[in-house]
Amino acid sequence: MAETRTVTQLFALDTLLTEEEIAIRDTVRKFTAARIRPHVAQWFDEAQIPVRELAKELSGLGVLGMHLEGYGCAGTSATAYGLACLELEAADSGIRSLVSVQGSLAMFAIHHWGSEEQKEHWLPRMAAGDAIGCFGLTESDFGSDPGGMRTRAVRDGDDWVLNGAKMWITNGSVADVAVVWANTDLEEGSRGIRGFVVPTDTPGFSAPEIKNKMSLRASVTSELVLEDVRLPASAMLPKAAGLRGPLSCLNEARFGIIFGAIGAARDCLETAVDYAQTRLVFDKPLAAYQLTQAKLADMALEVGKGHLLAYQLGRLKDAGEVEPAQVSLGKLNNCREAIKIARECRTILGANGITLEYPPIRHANNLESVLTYEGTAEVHQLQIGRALTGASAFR
Ligand code: TGC
Ligand code: FAD
Repeated sequence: MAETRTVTQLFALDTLLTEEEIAIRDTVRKFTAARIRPHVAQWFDEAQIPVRELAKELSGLGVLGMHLEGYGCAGTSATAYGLACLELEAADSGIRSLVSVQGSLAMFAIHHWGSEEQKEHWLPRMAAGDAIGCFGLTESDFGSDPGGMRTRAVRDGDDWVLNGAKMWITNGSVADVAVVWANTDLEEGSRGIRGFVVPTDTPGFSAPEIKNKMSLRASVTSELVLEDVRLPASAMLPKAAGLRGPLSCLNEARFGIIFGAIGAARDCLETAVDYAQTRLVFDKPLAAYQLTQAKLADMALEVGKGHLLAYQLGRLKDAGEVEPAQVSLGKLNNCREAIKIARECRTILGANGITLEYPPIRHANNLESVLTYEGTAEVHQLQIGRALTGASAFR
């Protein structure tokens, strides 16, 4: 048998990273091998995940709000953060989701748009994993088009009073703090949207968990219900006005997903290569058949190209130059390729591929959510279409 190569080696991917980035990546990989991989199939099976315990451990690893500066955050490069997401999602998309929502959505919203008081109150506790955050933008009738949201914030004296409901909110029922987006002036349309930092023990706030998911089962997903939730004026994020506020946070989380999705794909491919080498069909290893090798080669190309795209976007982001349409290129490509790869790897595993003993079907099911959240594939096609043609085809 000839010597073998991984995709990382074939594309010489590590030559594009610094020693520090490789060290961070390897640390996260070791953590997932010890703390996530042995348990994650069971968490997925039982749809139970020890979020609080994990948040403390992920904080110890330094990945909560990892790319933010100050307030107890590690302040790493965007590329290093991406690599951490890649390794976390190679274990399970639900774990990367936990980190994305905490750092890129809830913490980023407060860090970028919040008052000094809000930052000092929440960020160190969130970086330490002592406070869990969630991000409430989507509503049951307004997912791709959040500008139409119905959740209202009405001024009453010095207070704000929030009424409405958010849907599909990661970590909603385990959160200590919710960043909730609400419209303060329906006549202004989406320009009336503002963000509110809502402690989840505020009277009138509740977060029933959504059950029976077939995807992201190792992740908590909830509804947020706001019934006359009264907040002081200081709860509003002072610097965010209009849809630009929440959409700027989505850029951050989408960036992590570009890396994460390709991590899930890599894990599937590695599993399929290992399996094909030892599984005998018609008296020889499955890996020795041309049809299998064609599948593996095509997937290796996409996994390698997905890494190159992620690294390029990481470099652009580190230079402060990445544009939303470029983030859409990565989110669309890497999620779409990752789900195809997960399904193709499942075929190589035959019937064994339908069990949780092997990761491809778990990744494939998870990637259904990853393809949908943070902008569906179609939303990102339309973003790229708008960039190419100048014509907006959303409406
Ligand atoms: P549009 O007129 O295009 O823009 C309104 C204002 O926003 C600005 N903007 C952006 N700013 C920053 N980053 C971006 N990516 C931006 N895109 C647009 C824009 O410049 C404008 O600013 P201004 O100041 O001129 O008013 O808005 P639109 O209503 O036409 O909608 C555009 C559209 C469809 C692209 C947008 O609404 C969209 O991205 N929809 C998808 C919604 C989405 O991705 N939701 C995700 C919810 S969070 C989530 O899924 C978490 S899952 C996390 C996990 O578990 O990992
Ligand atoms: P819809 O917007 O109803 O879309 C349905 C279909 O229509 C899709 O195929 C879509 O691409 C297509 N479509 C929409 N508009 C157009 C158009 N103009 N042209 C052509 N086709 C179009 N949201 C949060 O705010 N916070 C969270 O933490 C969060 N976590 C999530 C966790 C999970 C597990 C999931 C599944 C979702 C989560 N979401 C969260 C919600 C997610 O962002 C939305 O589901 C997503 O934005 C899509 O919205 P929707 O489900 O309402 O689909």
